[in-house]
Amino acid sequence: MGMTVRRLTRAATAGLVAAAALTAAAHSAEAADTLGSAAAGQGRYFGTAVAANHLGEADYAATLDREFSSVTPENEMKWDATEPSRGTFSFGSADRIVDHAQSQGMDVRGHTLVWHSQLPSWVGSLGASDLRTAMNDHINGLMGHYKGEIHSWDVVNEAFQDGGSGARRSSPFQDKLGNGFIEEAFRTARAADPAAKLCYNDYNTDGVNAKSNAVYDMVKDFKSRGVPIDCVGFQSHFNSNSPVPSDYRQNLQRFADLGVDVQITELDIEGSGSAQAADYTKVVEACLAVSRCTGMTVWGVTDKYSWRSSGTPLLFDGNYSEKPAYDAVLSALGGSGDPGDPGDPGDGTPSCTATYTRTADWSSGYNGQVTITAGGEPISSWTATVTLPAQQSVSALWNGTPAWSGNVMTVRPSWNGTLAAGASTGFGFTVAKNGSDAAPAIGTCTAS
Ligand code: 9MR
Repeated sequence: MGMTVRRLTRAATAGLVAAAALTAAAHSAEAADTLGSAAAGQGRYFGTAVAANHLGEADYAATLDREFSSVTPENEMKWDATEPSRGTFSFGSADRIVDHAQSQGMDVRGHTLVWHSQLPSWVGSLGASDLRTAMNDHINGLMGHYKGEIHSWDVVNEAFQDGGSGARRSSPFQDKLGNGFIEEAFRTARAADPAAKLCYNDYNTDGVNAKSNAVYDMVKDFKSRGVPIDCVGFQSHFNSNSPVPSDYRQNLQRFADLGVDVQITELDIEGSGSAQAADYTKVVEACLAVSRCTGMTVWGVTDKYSWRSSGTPLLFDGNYSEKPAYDAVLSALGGSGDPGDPGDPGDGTPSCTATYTRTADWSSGYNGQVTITAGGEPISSWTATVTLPAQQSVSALWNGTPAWSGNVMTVRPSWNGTLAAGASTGFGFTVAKNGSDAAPAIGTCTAS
């Protein structure tokens, strides 16, 4: 009587989940030729952030279902999505992701309960005692709805400041409740779903530095006083300004030595080709070297939907082709590519990927750049197609030779199309919008 229809439905699904998980395990014993199965062979999960609004895209769902063993809703479980006004919970988008994951036997990471960002304004306007109640109600609301269905929850996210101060970040929670809000959130969370692992999650804490030292001190203090905490998430958003730290493994290990699991929670590394592949290898090897590193999650399936798409930071390009970084991760996990997969090293098949970025924009026009990256074999030439919205016209093209058919521009190298395995080149063009600001569609890259 006390249960809502939704709770009954969620509970009834649990039997199906167990059956699907068994199927997934049986499959993984056959061939470690996907990220999820290779990671399972190492006793780890391999997950991705997922957005509910892409689940209907066939290639997106097919790639997700084939490769990954865990999902994290990218935005759908955040406070603004789940409790937009006080006491009114909305779980539609998050439920779609959880249902999809369960139908595929995947684990779900919950992200995130208490965070200063994507916080509806009503929360910030509460007084201290009301805010404490609202925080606990929010934790109970989410964790109750998904009780028994979430592998790990990011209970508190990004509570520390950047830089060398080691201080807590200003937020409604910090400013009104003080340091104790973190501890209180974890205690409430433990009671709400005792089966879920409770994580603290942050960025720029991936190496040993002032910020990670401050988190370390907090976790140590929690463990010594019996405050419930099971895991620390290292977001691992890397690029040239924030490269993979040389003491990454050492940092993961020192947290593990405190008696918590460590997880790589939002991995993405801007770049391309063999340099990006080498960075991904470092991250996977670091996790595998730490026995309490229980799994890793990349922050999206495809470059085209990444929160920093122009940096092409993920393992699949905009056409869902496996990038050199994919091959590197699979091989670091001890898996091996299907020799039939284009782009896998050693298959003898020339392949390439094409990714698009708008590099400049003004009212009447824009510049586009297409980056061509060779797959696991050297190539001698490539072709990429760019389909422009009907009104638009190309007024200049550089570093490539176009052939036109209607509004489809097929581009070849201007002179020498040779690329080493994993290496990149690109061409650029200027477009007159003629009233349409839409992006061109980039077709599959072909290599010879
Ligand atoms: O990828 C998320 C993006 O779609 C949102 O617009 C953004 C809003 O803050 O949050 C992104 O995810 C963040 C994650 O929730 C917490 N760590 C940093 C992530 C990247 O900004």
